[in-house]
Amino acid sequence: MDAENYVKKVLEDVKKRNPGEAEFHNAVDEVLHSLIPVLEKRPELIKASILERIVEPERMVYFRIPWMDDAGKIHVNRGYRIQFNGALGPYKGGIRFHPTVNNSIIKFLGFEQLFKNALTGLPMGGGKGGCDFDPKGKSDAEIMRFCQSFMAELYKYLGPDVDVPAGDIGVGAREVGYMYGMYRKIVTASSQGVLTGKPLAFGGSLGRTQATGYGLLYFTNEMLKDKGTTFEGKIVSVSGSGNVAIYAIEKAQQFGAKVVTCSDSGGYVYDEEGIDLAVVKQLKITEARRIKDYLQYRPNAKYVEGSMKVWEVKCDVALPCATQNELDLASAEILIQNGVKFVAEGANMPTTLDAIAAFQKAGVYFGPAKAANAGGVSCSGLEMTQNAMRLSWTAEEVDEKLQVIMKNIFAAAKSTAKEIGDNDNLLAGANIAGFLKVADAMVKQGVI
Ligand code: NDP
Ligand code: 2IT
Repeated sequence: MDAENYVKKVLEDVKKRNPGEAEFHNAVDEVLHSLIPVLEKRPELIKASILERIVEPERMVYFRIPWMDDAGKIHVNRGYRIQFNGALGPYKGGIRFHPTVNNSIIKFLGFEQLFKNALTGLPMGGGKGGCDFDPKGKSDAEIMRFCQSFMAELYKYLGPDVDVPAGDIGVGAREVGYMYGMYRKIVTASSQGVLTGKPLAFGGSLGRTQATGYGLLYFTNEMLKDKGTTFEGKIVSVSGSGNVAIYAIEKAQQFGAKVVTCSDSGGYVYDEEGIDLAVVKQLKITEARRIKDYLQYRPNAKYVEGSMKVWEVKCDVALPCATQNELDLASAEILIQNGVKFVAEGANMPTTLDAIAAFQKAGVYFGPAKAANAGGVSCSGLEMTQNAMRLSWTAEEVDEKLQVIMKNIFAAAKSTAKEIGDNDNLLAGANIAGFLKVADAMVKQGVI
């Protein structure tokens, strides 16, 4: 069978075997289509049924998480962990707490993670987890009890050499700390390397909090350099106001850009003079408030209801840092009309497939998530190394390593794009470079 028909057939099977899982279908579609040129050159991979094997997770569990709120009422949530592919090392990937979490979301995130982790060059397989729990409005005690109940089941599947979760939407150092506490109590061992993104006091790495946002900017900076320009004076539009968005804004400002937007699920703020990051940090990190309250501190800024409207703002560089499918075709068309030159994904799969196609057609330089946002998991990999060596690197040492990793990822995506004769197609470049690492490892490990 030729490569194109092979890809078509596997994709059809994925849709049949995973009905109703639109996010997973899209993630597989995006990767598989870009693999056609490499499968044409490497027919032995088709013979090895590599795609049928790579789209099937090694295993996935889901489980009940009962917990009691402060008023004594009992709630039940559903938790998930997917161990997508362990060919390159222990399963690695974050945990998401958000009411939208379901099979499809976990599978798409796990699938993306597998190629992202391969691109980092660190020995990590792909995994992901989460729960349909909504942390908004919960007390600290409720969060703690929830994390404890979550880990009371999840611990069975983890270990520093087995599966190593971290944070994602709704999960930061506080939640990882509570989960680690429960894990340590159950296994009666101080296996710090079982989770990353921990608080610094017990094995956390300096720089992990900032790593995804900073890494995104290191990657995007390479894209700008490739086109002979810099961030100095550029207008940047960021969506989201969580962990990734905040440190993306911070590094963009350090690079001399003017960031004019940020958002949450309610809407976006536009600050013509540049976002005041101290206000965003106070609202979002310290006080857990809504982004519209930004106007109380910066009355000249504007607030617009509707999170997806953020893309109506004119900018040179757009950095979606909130969630999946937050930048659709209509938004892409507005950005293109307004002269956007660079789009790089801080979130996982924020840009819909038709929006990506529109950017590529219009000559907008596009940085795909699995390359551009790999800074977080890279730093997690560095945290695992520090835990294994029982030492801590300085913030400067970690940042230096992060910069090297992000530059290497850009170089790998770019040179692979050139090899297939599609110079600026970093999406295909990243997909192929990540895929080949995993595929070669799988072939060498035999049919298992
Ligand atoms: P946070 O929980 O810190 O922040 C999430 C942000 O996205 C908030 O501003 C939130 O707004 C917004 N958001 C979430 N869901 C929606 C939605 N359905 N519609 C609109 N806005 C939404 O998460 P992170 O910053 O950690 O994660 C953001 C993205 O980056 C995710 O796609 C995640 O998978 C990805 N990522 C994260 C990494 C990490 O290390 N943390 C690493 C690599 C990628 P609100 O508060 O209103 O919900
Ligand atoms: O999507 C991601 O890469 C993350 N949420 C970070 C995963 C990790 O293990 O640090």
